[in-house]
Amino acid sequence: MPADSTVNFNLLHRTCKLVVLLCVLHISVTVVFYVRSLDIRFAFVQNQQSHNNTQRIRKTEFIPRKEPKEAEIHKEAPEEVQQPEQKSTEPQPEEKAEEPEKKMEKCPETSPLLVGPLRVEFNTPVSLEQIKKDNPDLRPGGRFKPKDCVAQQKVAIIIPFRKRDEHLKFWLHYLHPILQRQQLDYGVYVINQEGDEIFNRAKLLNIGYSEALKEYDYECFVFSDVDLIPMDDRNTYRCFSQPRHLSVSMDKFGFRLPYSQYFGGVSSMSKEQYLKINGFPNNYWGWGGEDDDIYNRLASKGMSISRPNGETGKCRMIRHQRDKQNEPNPQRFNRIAHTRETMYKDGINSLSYRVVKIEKFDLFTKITVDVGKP
Ligand code: UDH
Ligand code: NGS
Repeated sequence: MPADSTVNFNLLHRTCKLVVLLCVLHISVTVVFYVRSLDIRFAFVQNQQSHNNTQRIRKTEFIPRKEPKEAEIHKEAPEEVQQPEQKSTEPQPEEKAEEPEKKMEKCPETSPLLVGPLRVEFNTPVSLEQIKKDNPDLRPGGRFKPKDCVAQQKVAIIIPFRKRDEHLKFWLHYLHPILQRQQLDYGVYVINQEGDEIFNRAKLLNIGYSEALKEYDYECFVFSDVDLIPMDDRNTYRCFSQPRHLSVSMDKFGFRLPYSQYFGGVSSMSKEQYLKINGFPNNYWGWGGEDDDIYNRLASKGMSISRPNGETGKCRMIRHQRDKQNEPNPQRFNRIAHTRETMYKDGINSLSYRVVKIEKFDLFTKITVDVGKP
């Protein structure tokens, strides 16, 4: 081999070694910088997240590198609002359950489900089982609210009661479907007078008001006798700008008012209207006069009575004999002559009673109470 080709070979060999060395050096430097830059990015992402969720940071510490890279993508996204959205995709059952309610609109002023006049008769007995089957959307205690809209009003229906189970079945049979078509957020409260002492309708109504409010934020109260059934579902069981008398056209009075101040049977009042008159009297024992006292209270406060028209306000009463321990009250005429003087000391502000039992049935809540005696 010639001498200069040996020199050339040696030179080439050294140059190659140098190039390889330089390459190794370059790769090493690159790797070191790359790893360092990853650490910095990782730390930055951690720092960003620590403002929101410390627990998540602890988790990311054990998650492969992929995690910080994903987080970085969100950070770089132009709209920062995307981050909370991403968070909300984590399983949060309560939030998900609430979501549809937030989006629901108010039910219309007049329900589109109403059908108008109804056939009401009491010849065929009804069973609680059948009523239950007919009303599958009721919640325990006889509660209901519309599925697809937010009800205009939260209504407590208060029924004064003692030993009228057959009447109550008819009431539940007819009223539950009507109240649901009226798209109300409602509950049915049967206030049952314990014992065999003399009956006190108005005091039971006061108790119903007070007990229903302990359960839910009701804004409207419908006070209904157990034996009165509306014959038209356009007679909405809700409250109005003035106290409402709903049973204006009863079959037993020939479908007309017995007298223009009549306020018995079924009536409704907002919480505000009810409190303005200090609720109802507690000292009407036995039959009669308590509804006239309520009328006097409203009149003395300058309120007028709102009523449906005679056609819409038609209703049927279940015929029955006078109840025991509910004889006409001989003091009633004297009492209604003095409503204006007595109403401030006798009412919801002087109500006292003892709850004996609260029972949540499928179709109603029954509250048995000791109302005392005269
Ligand atoms: N109530 C009971 N049990 C009673 C008494 C009254 O549940 O023992 C309730 C029930 O909701 C009733 C309401 O209180 O609908 C009003 O009762 P009421 O006796 O004052 O009124 P009603 O018009 O009867 O139902 C009056 C006597 C009718 C005698 C008819 C004789 N033919
Ligand atoms: C009046 C009573 C009211 C009663 C109305 C209707 O006379 O309490 O009759 O009674 N007032 C007095 O007695 C002072 S009814 O025919 O439904 O039994 O609501």
